[in-house]
Amino acid sequence: SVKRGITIWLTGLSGAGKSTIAALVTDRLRAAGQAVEWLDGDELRRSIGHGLGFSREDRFENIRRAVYVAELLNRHGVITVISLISPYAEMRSYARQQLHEFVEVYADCPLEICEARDVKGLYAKARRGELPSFTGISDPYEAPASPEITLYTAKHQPEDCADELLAWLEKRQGL
Ligand code: GGZ
Repeated sequence: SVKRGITIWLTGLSGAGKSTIAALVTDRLRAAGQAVEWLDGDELRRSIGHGLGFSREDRFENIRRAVYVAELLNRHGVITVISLISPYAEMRSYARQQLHEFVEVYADCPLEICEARDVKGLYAKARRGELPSFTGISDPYEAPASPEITLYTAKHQPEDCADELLAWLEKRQGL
């Protein structure tokens, strides 16, 4: 049988824990012998997304490029983990449409918690008006209506969220 890659798509606010969970899941799948790549927002924006901003249009372009790479990887049986805010439902349904095996993972964390953590000080900057179009503050985040799985990242540690996602993938996708 031909191995077909799947895309594990993490969406959520900045600071919700997407990257941390994506890194843990990538490591664990790799340790189990799976071919897996992780595409992270920050890294994509430094490489193939260089120059893209945070307008609706640029965010869509960012997502389109990530989907394109995921398609190539999936075609060759590589599991692709993607962590992007991907704030618009339309973006995520585009990704779902393009990718044959798509697992939408919602890193659900209240804005107040993300803002209180403010690891990079971006929320404070956005509140001061120094960051226009900041997701959750001055730009929308449309929470997924029916993700395959929701991880409650304010209540549970990243390791537990990663465990939960891996258990789901094992049960539902045979990974
Ligand atoms: C949202 C922003 C913004 C604005 C800079 N809005 O938590 P981070 O810092 O490390 O990750 C965020 C990242 C968002 O990029 P994505 O590629 O994931 O977004 S999207 O899917 O919407 O294309 C955040 C930082 O960039 N950042 N300015 N205005 N996040």
